[in-house]
Amino acid sequence: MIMANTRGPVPLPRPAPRSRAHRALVLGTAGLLATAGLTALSAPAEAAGTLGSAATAKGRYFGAAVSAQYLGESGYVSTLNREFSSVTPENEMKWDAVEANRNTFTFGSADRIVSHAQSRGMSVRGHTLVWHSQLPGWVAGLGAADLRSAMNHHITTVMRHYKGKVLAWDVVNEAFQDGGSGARRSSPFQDKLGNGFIEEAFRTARAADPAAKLCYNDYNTDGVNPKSNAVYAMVKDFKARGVPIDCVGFQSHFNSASPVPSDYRANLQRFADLGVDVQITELDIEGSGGAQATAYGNVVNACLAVSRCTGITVWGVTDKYSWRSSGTPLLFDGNYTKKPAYDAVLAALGGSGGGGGGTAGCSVSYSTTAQWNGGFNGQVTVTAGSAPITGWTTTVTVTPPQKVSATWNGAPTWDSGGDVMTMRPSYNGNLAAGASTTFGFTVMTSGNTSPPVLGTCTAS
Ligand code: 9MR
Repeated sequence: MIMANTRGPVPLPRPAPRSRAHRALVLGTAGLLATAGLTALSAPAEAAGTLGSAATAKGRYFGAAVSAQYLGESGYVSTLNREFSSVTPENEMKWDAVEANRNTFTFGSADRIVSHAQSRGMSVRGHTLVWHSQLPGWVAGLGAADLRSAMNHHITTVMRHYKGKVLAWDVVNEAFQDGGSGARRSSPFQDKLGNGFIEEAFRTARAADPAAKLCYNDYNTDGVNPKSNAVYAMVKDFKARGVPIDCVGFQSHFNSASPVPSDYRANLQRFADLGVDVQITELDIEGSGGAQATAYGNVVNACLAVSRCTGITVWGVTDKYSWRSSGTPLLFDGNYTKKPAYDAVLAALGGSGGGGGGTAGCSVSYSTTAQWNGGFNGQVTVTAGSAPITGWTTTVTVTPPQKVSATWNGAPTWDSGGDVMTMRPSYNGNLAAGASTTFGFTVMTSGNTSPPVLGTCTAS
């Protein structure tokens, strides 16, 4: 999108008699600069507070997946330390990282993350003990009896090493197939030990660290579907038979092919109703701008609506180190700048320093979407600030003899001269924090091709 202030000089103010136009220009300039990210002029006050502190106020943690290799990068560490109250080692606790060779345990990288977390008062999610992926070849080569003992030894050794330091463990990860079958996924554990391997892993884990919360973690289980139904049936069975399980993790990796399901909250709730906590464990949502922000806000609101949803972890600190970095799925960009998605999350958590939601505000930006001899189409993008809004108002001033001949996606009123159009929403007044909408119009130029001037955006 072309921002108005990048498309050339704004029209100069005319002398005194055109005071209304002058005012529009001055306000318009401020509004346009605000959209360029010049925060000094950004009208809505930047919400104070952090993700971690706002989540704490809601009785929850807000975490990030962390890689030990970036703990020496100052932007990474300062963002992590400022915003997050929980960490999950992204790869460092996986089987191939801690026991690449049988019975030789290497905890160095994971230890660095855990001690960093401890020194900052952050909790730790342990990820993960039994998973078909990132599994060293020697495990897959074992016969059933040996595999059983290697699995139990691995669980016991890793959990004892971190006893008292890990709040919740993903004991078993991704043990179910995608698709409609509801079947278990083929893996060395499944294929050689049968369905009972999950129960055995949980019983071993309980014995190794009785205080740790024990979770089952999976993806594509975020809505009600055959896969989540299969996990649900397993958890229900575990609870009925007294197999130790405390929590279910919903990875929540979303993109346009796999959007936030409409029954996300209902799905979290049905698991919670089985008597387990639920956690959003690997959240990322590909996209950008308002659509991404809205989706993030919806996820946070779903967790907050479920009392047993005890925390949210995003799968990384910055887009640049995300496993899906080209999809820019996280809350901070590659320069650790907060994205609209960040504002949406903070607003949904009620974080504004005052505990009552962010400042209702909005900003506007302009682009010309079509141009022809005698006219052009303009589009204004209205973006909510760090709190949701239910309405917005902005002005568009054209230069006589220009006339606006058509508008869409907005409800206009006019000044008597007909050159100042005040635009309000038609259907599109409700915006989540950080979310955007657009309206458009056609200008007949009558010889003057000056771009229109936007006023400031006022939110309600
Ligand atoms: O983000 C992790 C990436 O760095 C690893 O290369 C990958 C290897 O399998 O694992 C990624 O994390 C996965 C997590 O452990 C389990 N759920 C899916 C995650 C994304 O692939």
